[in-house]
Amino acid sequence: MNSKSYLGFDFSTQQVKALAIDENFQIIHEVSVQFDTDLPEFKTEGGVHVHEDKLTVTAPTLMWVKALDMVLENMKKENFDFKSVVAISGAGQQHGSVYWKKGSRSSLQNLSSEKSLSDQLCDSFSIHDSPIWMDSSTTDICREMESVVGGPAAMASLTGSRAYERFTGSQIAKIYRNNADAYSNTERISLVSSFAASLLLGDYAAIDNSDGSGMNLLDIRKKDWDDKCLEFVAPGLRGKLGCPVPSATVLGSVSSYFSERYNFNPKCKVVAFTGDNPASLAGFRLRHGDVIVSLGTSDTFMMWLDNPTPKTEGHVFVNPVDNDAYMAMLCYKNGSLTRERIRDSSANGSWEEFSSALKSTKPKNCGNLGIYYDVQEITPNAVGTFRFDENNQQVPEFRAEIEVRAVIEGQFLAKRCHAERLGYSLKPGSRVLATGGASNNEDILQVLSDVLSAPVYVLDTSNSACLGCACRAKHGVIGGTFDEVTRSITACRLAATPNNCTYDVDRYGTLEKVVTGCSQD
Ligand code: ADP
Ligand code: XUL
Repeated sequence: MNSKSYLGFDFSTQQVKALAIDENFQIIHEVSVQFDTDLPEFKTEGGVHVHEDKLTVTAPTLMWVKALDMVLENMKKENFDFKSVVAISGAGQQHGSVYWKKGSRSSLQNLSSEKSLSDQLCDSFSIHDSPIWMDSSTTDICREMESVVGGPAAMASLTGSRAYERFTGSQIAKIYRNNADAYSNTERISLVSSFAASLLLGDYAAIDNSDGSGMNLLDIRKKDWDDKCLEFVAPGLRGKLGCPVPSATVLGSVSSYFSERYNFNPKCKVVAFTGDNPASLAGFRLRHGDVIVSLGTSDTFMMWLDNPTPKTEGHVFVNPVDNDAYMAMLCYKNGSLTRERIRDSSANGSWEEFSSALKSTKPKNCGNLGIYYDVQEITPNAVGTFRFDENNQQVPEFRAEIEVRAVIEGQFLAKRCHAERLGYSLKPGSRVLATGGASNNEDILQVLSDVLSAPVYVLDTSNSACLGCACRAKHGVIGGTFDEVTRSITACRLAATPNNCTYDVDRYGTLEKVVTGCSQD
């Protein structure tokens, strides 16, 4: 058998997916297991348990182990050629944490290929319910943690983000404070990504620098844990986390469990797993100067950074494909649902009419500018609808077609404004890579191109994190730059080129400040 393949996993919030590519980056196999429907015994909704206080959100750790068993069994049933896999990598939902009980390393190292992983690891966790990114129960700990390092700006400058509830540091601190016995009975703490890698490696896998940047514990410049943060969170934490490694690190070969049970080549390598957002960046083959705009239920904006200037909004992570570079990520809760609301109120519920309105109005909307936060926004922390006329006077409403352009221009100006604060600047050849539901709308993409002054390309990327990890697996074993290794991937499609219109980003920033000061509840 001469064919070679590379396997990428994604342990995301609602499912575990796996995707294999051949040497030419063609997808040859895809499989997924949904937590709610395929593993109903764990009684999750959307892959999670929301606790009574509504703030605590966890997922059963063993469910993830069982999902891996199931994914591999399904691949076996479908006659996937495990022997062809040269290397594996993967992604996990960011920030979630796994607590391995004392003695579990030895369980991982001595798995019997006669039994499932879940049968053998069911007693391996000192905490059975892993805190995940949707948890928002640690606000007080976050504020304490920031004050220990000199405030939110100092925390952002050190770790890439101010302290966030979902970030792992405050979650570990909560476990230590509420359940000191379980903490002291913990041999190792993994992220979801490094936990999944540990299963495949048959040993504790290192946390990679990129996903490690989502913990408020890593000094993103030194690429080592920060002692002040560690000491604040819990005693003995450095030993429980292990040393962080560059994301392209080959951690070792797949455990004999997998070669014996599934016929993997015993030499098949495991490359460090990373976070799902960094993995998507790899899947898009984002280059220096490019940005990714994902227009889904919520909008995200990711970009490549060489010299990070972390702020108290947005996140800076170590770059997953170049350990000397960085990436920035901004999240917006008011994405497609807000666009849909305006479509319904101002375009008769029709995307065609919405598009006609965009076509019938001019870039910059004759000076009319709108900011629409239907729900409490993350960046910035505000809620309400705000409309300004060309004299920056607030007005109660806009004409329907002005309203349509205002919501789209407002959302894209926000992204540009916040990205520039994080160090984004347009370079010759910069591309905007658009994805998500609204990237089907070429008129929306035209506005995106005009506001960001760059050509917009679209990609079919329903599985960008998995694809990114299959590519990272190949990069890990081949070496060189990620760009060189993945150069032959089919290019994306050009969807819009910018008209020459200069938007006043500073004006947007000033009006956003006005809005933040008077946010309506
Ligand atoms: P998710 O983030 O949940 O994966 P998607 O990326 O699939 O979501 O995006 C879903 C959204 O795409 C829908 O809420 C809808 O508003 C939006 N959408 C779909 N088609 C269009 C269109 N032609 N124009 C604008 N938005 C669209
Ligand atoms: C990123 C974040 C989520 C998770 C789950 O900061 O919290 O996007 O990675 O996808």
